[in-house]
Amino acid sequence: MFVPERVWWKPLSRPEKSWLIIALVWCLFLTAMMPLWFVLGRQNVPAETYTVTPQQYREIVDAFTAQYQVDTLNGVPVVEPPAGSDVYLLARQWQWYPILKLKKGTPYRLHISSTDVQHGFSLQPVNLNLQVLPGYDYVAKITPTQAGDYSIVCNEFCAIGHHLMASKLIVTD
Ligand SMILES: [Cu+2]
Repeated sequence: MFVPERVWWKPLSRPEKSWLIIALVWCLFLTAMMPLWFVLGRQNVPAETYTVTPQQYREIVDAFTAQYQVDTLNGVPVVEPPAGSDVYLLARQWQWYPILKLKKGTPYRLHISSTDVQHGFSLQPVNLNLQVLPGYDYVAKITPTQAGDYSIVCNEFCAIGHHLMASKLIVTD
């Protein structure tokens, strides 16, 4: 019977040892970077989350819209809330409601929730992406830095009208 020579206990050759050390150092570096970048990177939106029922959230948004509506665009109210206040956005099949008009350089608490299924808030071209879930009020602290019209699209497939779920956010000087 043929028995292959067992060599695994023999000392490692130099190149093999070098590559193992390189791989180990790289693994340690990547592992360390995960928590470090979570803290140091500026990619995370400062946010708080609360529970809210779809019914409650709809009522809050309706009251907010009635109070600060200044215009209507394609049948959707345009709302201009006071600078620095709590602002509300509602996602539902297949609409973002209302259209927010914010002031540049002012911090806002942006509340987002859904009243039906999961949606994805994607603000372009700044590429700010947030999950929108029914039952949760996600509050992102944002400060618009540039005036203009920003596009909002839904980036979480939410059935047949998903591709129609686009809106905008207006930032004024
Ligand atoms: Cu959607």
